Amino acid sequence: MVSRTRTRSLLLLVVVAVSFAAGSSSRATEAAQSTESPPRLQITREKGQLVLSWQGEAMLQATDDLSSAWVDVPEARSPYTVSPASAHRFYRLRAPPPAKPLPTVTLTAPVSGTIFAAPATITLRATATAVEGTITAVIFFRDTQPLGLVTTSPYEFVWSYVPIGTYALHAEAVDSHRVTGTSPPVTVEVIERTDFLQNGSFETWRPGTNLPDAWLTSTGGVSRTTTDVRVGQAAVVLSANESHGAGEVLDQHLFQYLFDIADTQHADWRGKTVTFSAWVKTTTPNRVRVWINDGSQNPWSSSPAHTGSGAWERLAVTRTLSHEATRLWVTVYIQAGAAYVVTVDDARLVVDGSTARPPATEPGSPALEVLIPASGDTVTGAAE
Ligand SMILES: [Ca+2]
Repeated sequence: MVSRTRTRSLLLLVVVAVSFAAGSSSRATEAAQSTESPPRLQITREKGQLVLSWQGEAMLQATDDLSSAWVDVPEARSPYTVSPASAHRFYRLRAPPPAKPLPTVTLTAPVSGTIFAAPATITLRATATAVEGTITAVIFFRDTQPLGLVTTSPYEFVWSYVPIGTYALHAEAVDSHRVTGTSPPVTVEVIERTDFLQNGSFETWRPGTNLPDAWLTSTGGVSRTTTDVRVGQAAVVLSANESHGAGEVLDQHLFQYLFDIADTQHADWRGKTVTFSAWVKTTTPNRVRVWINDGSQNPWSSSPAHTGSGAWERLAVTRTLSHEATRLWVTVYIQAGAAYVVTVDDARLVVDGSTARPPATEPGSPALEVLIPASGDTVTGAAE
């Protein structure tokens, strides 16, 4: 009699394989439904017991009769053995809700490969878009370590006092469904500040001389002005006439020799793109340019010349440092000719998007190697 009762109970078992989505009508949901078949419940009989099995992620639900609510069977895993006492119940599978689409997030600043001077102030910016819902937070990370959390757009975080090192940065955006998207990483480098252009605004001057700190000149004719400045309180005036050159006007360089790239500490500057620029004011046309020299076989790159308009013009030259580069130095160059007066201010060296700023403290004397190009040297990029 016992076995007949059990058999009848088994026959009452109704298995309903149902898959229903979680009510979303987004395109992503429809796509998921169309490409993934719903989980199917299979029934087998093993050693007198009913075993339910299924493939994939699904929640087993049960109810005592079809007019009652379906209830999750906690911890049910496939294969699931139905005890005889439960064999008169109804079972079905509930497909897991389709995964919510991830919000998209991109780190727009800093640009990957940027070099900063230590201690650096690095501004991280991100754009983030929720596919469903809204963005509730953007979190900025250095490697796996969170740096800051921003809840409103624009998503920006200033990371201050960053020491020397190489850093992988990324951002994560969290949306109102608590789904997190991750940006591609950005790598930046923070190096010793003294590697950059110093006293670019000509604010500090070497005691007892007419030279701005950290700058050198190939000739005399350098003076300080506080009345005709572009930035800050002072600018530099370069001037020459025949008396400076004992009867002729000489070429003049106002330059900084930054460092040797040939040493291992700076070898990774090879291949970096650097831009040297300065604001220049003169009435002498086609004689004043800014140059970069990297010491390679064709070392010089030049900006276009100042037009001689008498107004401030920003002269800029960009050079990708050769893989044979041995040094980095930058110069404001005045080509030999008639007498001239040239005012220069706000010189900058930008490396792959980061701006080198002058140090707050008075720099020591830079290591120097004075190499003035001969008139026959090749200069690329000159426009006249
Ligand atoms: Ca200045």
